[in-house]
Amino acid sequence: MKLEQSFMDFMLHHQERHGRTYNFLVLLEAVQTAAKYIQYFYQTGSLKDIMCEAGFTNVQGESVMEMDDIANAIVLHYLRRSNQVIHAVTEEEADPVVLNEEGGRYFFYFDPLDGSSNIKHNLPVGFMYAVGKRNMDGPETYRLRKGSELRAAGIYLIPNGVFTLALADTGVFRFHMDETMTYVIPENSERLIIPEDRGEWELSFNASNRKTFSRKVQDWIEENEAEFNFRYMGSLAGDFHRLISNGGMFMYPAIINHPRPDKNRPNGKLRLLYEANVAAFIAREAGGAAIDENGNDILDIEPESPHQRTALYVGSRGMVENIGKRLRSG
Ligand code: AHM
Ligand code: MG
Repeated sequence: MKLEQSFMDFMLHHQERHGRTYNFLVLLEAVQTAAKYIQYFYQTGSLKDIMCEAGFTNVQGESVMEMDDIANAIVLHYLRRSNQVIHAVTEEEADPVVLNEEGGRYFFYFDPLDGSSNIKHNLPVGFMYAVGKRNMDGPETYRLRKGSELRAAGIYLIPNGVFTLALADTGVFRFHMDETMTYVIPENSERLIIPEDRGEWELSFNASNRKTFSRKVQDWIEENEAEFNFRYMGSLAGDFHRLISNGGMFMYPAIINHPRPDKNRPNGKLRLLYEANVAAFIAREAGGAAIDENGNDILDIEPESPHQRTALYVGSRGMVENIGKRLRSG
């Protein structure tokens, strides 16, 4: 009889090997329970008629889907019950949600269902999150953590049942949901490393925005595109998931040349704390890299507000460094 190693068993041994507390396990157990409920609602959502718009907009003025709202409520519920989280920043709420200021150890940043345009088609979306830790030695500042200070980041790909977790200074691991809805790690699976070999490199961006990018980025695309396969499913979680295995780059550049100036996004579209940082942290632990429109490391950006945006270029280190040189050039 073959018994797989469960995610919690993997984590328990990881914590013990590194002499760490079990608090982090309690947090991840809550996160995993939330992910399973999101998975369940998503898979059965069409039958429940919940894969539609909720009828209101979020703090960023974007139309909220009913599933976004459900997933957000599920995650906040289990985070609160865990007692481990001081406050959580979610895409769906204007301010950080205070959960356990007294006893919590972690800060949690999440997008409950990234890739909302995929929802009504039942296509892949992601529950993306990052975990920071409170200052255990000195006074707590309650500031938002920058990416380089994160302890973990993960993406649950829904409804595919694949979970990618990056642990600080440890690596990236992938778990798959089995028949009992338990996340397990396949035997002999190793740390994930984003390939540097150009063989299957992919380039992922919204091609309809192409002419709105800076001249530097447009020129770079023209000079380099023949080397890539284009792939874009409109969900960072899904597009980045492919890159971790195939290599290449996902990008959401600044939009500065839109024919309708009100549609320009000089700071890009993606949110730093719960989208860009999640991908950037996973990329770093998998040997890759992530930069912003100025060619600076995403993980070095000091956050100023919960929902701040950034342009993002993330993937194989060589590729990201290549476009980085161009972005930094005069
Ligand atoms: P969301 O959080 O509202 O779902 O938006 C974030 C998503 C990313 O997952 C995806 O990469 C991007 O926005 C798609 O944007 P666009 O439709 O402009 O291509
Ligand atoms: Mg999102």
